[in-house]
Amino acid sequence: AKKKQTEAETDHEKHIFELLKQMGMSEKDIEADFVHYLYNMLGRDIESDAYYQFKAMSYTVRDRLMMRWKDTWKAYNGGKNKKAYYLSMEFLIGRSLSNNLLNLGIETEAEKAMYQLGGSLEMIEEAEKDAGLGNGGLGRLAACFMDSCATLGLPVLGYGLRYEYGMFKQLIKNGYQVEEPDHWLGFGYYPWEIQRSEYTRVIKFGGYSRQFTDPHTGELTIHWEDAEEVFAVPFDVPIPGYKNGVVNTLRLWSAEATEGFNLSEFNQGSYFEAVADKSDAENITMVLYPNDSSENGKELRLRQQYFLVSASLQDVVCQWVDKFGDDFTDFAEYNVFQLNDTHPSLAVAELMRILIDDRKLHWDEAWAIVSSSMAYTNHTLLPEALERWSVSLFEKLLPRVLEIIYEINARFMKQVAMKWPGDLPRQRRMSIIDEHNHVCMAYLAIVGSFSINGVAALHSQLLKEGLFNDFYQLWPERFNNKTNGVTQRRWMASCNPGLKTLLDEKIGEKWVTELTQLSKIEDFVNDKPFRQTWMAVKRENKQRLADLVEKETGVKFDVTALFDVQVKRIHEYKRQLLNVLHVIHLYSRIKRGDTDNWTNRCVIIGGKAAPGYAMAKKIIKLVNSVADIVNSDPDVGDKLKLAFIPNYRVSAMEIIAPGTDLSEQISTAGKEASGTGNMKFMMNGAVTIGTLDGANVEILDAVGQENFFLFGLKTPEVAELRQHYYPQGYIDTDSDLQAVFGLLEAGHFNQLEPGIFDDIIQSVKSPNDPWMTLADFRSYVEAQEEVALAFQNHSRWNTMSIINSARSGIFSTDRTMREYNDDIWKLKPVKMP
Ligand code: B1H
Repeated sequence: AKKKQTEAETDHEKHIFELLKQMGMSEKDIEADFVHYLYNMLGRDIESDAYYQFKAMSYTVRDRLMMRWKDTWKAYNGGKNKKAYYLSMEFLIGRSLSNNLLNLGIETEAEKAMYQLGGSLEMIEEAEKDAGLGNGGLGRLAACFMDSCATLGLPVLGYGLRYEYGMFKQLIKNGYQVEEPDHWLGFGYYPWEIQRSEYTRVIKFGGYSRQFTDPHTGELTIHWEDAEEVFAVPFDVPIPGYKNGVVNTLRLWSAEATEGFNLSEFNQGSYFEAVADKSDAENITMVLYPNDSSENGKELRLRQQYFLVSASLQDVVCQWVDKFGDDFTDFAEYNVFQLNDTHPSLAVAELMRILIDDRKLHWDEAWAIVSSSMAYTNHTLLPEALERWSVSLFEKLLPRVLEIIYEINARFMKQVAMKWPGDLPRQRRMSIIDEHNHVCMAYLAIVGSFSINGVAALHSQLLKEGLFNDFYQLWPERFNNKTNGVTQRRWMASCNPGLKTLLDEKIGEKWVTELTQLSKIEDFVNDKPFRQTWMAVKRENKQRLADLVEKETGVKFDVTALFDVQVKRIHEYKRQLLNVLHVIHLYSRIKRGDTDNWTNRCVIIGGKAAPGYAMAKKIIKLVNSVADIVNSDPDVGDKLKLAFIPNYRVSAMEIIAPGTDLSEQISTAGKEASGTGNMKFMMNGAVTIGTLDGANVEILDAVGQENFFLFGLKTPEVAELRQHYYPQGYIDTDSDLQAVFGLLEAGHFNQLEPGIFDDIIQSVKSPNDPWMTLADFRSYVEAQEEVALAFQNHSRWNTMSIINSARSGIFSTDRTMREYNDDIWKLKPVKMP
């Protein structure tokens, strides 16, 4: 009877699916649905705010993803298929409308539909708020990975947090950064998401763990008691592949209070307080921590991490148990977890807890499963970014998880002692619990993972030689490299329509899913019409960027000038200061009349500073102060402009990258793990000025010295110089540097606020400056002089621009994801009809 019933359901389902599949893709269908949503569901009309029109269009588009989404889910879950889970505290999605239209192949239809209605698709696309659920490169990488996995048909699920407030909005007031909360959800929901309360999970915090011995069997069980409980409610976001019928899932967890949340308060009769304190639970997913590359060790952050990990692992394990019961023998053959940095590294201990406490596996069985299903990606070598949580905080918040970490460490320490008998310093160095009683999350991740990777060739090498050398000696086979990438769908096809048209015409459309096809444009490097169009496209994009700059800052750019751009988080190691010193140097040259053979230059700097990072905020103020002086000096005119673009974010980069001539990638060698902005610029035909750091090394390899402006110390030279760094020496022997400091120290840029830059000046002049900015000044200035000369030769620059784009094929995340899959995940791609 049961079988009959399911068959009957299937028949009904078939009927329903037939109905749903009639959803048309034509301009008329889109028009009708758009009007339906705008008028009937949202109760607005065509005159209403563009934001409502955006909502109506996104519902229209989401409808067209729905069946494909269900079909993809079925293809992954029918039969036994291996799946990967990308666990990440950040997914920096940005906008989705234009991307989803592109991947569905209905951009033209949507454009025409809007035209018919007297509106404009572009206008409503711009009304979409960025989903800024990430800080910078690490979060954007996760979003690019999701796009590529869907396009490759890989069964990969993203797991993240649905922050109510994403990355803060940056305002500039009197040159200073001011943060404003980013209530990106507006009043209501994200139009792309589907709430799935039926898959709500319960997450525990606090309490204590107690052992029970069964009086009959003698079996030992462990209970986590008196814990606070919080609901994790999933919201699914569809991730369409490029014209392949695949729609993958990004599942974001939102915290909600349970009735049992403040049990102790209820028991004490404090009804009011208990209800009011619901917000404690709901605070967990209230706001994204705005630190890039530094740790702050706050309790709420640890709660967020455990919340993500526990909800996601329970989700996966419950789905497994639903299908296969409590037989976990081949769990690791069908499930693999990729940890996006150490932020979700509690997964190692939490999966142990679930398997042992909830599913009653023995330690060794559980460990075999955990240590063959976890893989860890490291994104930074900066010591201040390495997460360490105090044991006392763990005791309070996650007592049972701490016990498990202790046990993992005890067993691991035995292994170390076997490998290196008597080597006590090494045992101390490698312990997951350090000498200050902190849990080192990177070591937990390494010990629990079968694969450990860095994000660019140089970075992965440095991990093996330095930070993780002890572990590399123990398990060399676990270490590998996976050079980052970016998705060309968003970062070329969608954001640079002029370039797309030219490429499609010359080499066909294959590059959209196979970026190495770009090498074919090198055949046209001497083709006159092609070269002219290439330049015209760049010119148009520069105009778009100039308009943005003028709108945001009031500064007018001349589009024939060199557009020199550095946009990324503000951090000392990224050396925005070096860039500013160069701008001051150019200004000083203009003021002293040293302008023979001058190249006009427009410098753009943009990026957010972590709200607690005083030096980074000061750097923003310096940029704005220098900009004020430079831009208003009649002697300077069009020779030099400087603009700080406020509120740098994904949607701003979509205008910035296509309009850039020169990409600034000038971090101290050995400090930038990879960088991904460098790749976006390169694809869009910008030339790089950069140090041998992160993925710059591979960019240089691809384009050759003649198409890259290389400068600065190399990683080993940085390390060597550290021993005897003496910055005053560079000033004493370099009159340009003297001129720059002359202006800075005279307060030339801060006449109304004397002394405000003293700390910046001091930091670069200090022998302890970890970023050794002054050591690279001369070499940077010389490289910039070559840039200026090269740009005067329009034809030479155009060739460099074409070659940079032509050779950017390896920097697609399609390549990156293939490598993760071939070496780590080993998933079978699906093909949808
Ligand atoms: C990167 C981070 C990061 N590395 C801590 N590390 C964070 C660290 O919220 N936190 O506490 C947030 C982010 N982000 C970046 O990852 C690297 O600096 C880039 O070089 C790299 O390209 C990017 C993606 O791999």
